[in-house]
Amino acid sequence: MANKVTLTQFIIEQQRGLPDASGTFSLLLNNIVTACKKISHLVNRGNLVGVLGSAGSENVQGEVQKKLDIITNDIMVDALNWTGHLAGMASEEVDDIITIPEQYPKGKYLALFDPLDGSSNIDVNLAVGTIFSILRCREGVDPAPEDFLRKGVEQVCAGFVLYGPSTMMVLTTGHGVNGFTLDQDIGEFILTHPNMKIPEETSEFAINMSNQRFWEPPVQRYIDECLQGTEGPREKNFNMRWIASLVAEVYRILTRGGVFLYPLDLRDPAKPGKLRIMYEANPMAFIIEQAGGACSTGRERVLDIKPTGIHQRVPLVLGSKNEVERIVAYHLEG
Ligand code: AFP
Repeated sequence: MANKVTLTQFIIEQQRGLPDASGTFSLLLNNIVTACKKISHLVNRGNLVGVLGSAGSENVQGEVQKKLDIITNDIMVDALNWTGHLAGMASEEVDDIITIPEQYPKGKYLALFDPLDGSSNIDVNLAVGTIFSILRCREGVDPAPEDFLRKGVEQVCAGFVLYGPSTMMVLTTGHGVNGFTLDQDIGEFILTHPNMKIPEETSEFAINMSNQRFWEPPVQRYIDECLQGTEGPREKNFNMRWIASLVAEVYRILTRGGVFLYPLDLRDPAKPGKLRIMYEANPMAFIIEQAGGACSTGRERVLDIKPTGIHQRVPLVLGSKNEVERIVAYHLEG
């Protein structure tokens, strides 16, 4: 395996570049990686081990939970709660913050995650993923919800694992974005996509067109202009993709550009968007910006938002910088 950099080597070498690093963060990251390898194995086995289908329950979002939603959540919690690196956790699948059991030491980080994003795809064998975000926490305390409700700019790390034809991990600690492919033969993630950068221009958009009647005028205008192609004001044709799995959309955008929109939806004022800020929008925004892209609600930079709730939803527009800036300009024009 000459000159193939493993994720473990990459993390340790990055740690060396941080003079005050204690190594705690590197160990935490390795525990997350181990959990994602277990999830990858289960997702790949599917009905061979009876993990597909509905769990017959709903999560705090009122969404029907798949068996794998619950199983993957338990894998993440069980992989992290004993490590002594965390003061607490938050998950899409759990209503309240997840405290560290008394028998384990508490650490200085908070982990927030969507253990199986895109899970409505799992029963039809389409791409799903795990998204995670790491924040620092006050030490030696039982964290309150307020400790979690921090702006996305305060994240120390964000990443996701895409369980697709390959299992890919994408990671940022604020020093660029790197992609790793899981080598199933040796069970190690290998650095295959160093220093990922998003093209500033694109001719590809991702949006769920079935919601069109609920969009605000700026989004209607943007999509309509794309659909007019070379005869319209954009004077070029656009392609469309919709995978219904944020991790897959973001990975595609990181590799070939594009713009993803899950915009403000006029159906339900209580749900201004579908994506959750703490464990979907913020980690993806950190990654996208570190790769040279942009991430907005349409009206403000996602990473600057002060969250008001762990499961708060936000409108999301992310990807190639010039397209995101155009969409924001349309919103500001009203
Ligand atoms: P699920 O995890 O419930 O499948 O939702 C996935 C997701 O949050 C995000 O990954 C997709 O981009 C988006 O929802 C798809 O939403 P629609 O199903 O409304 O198209």
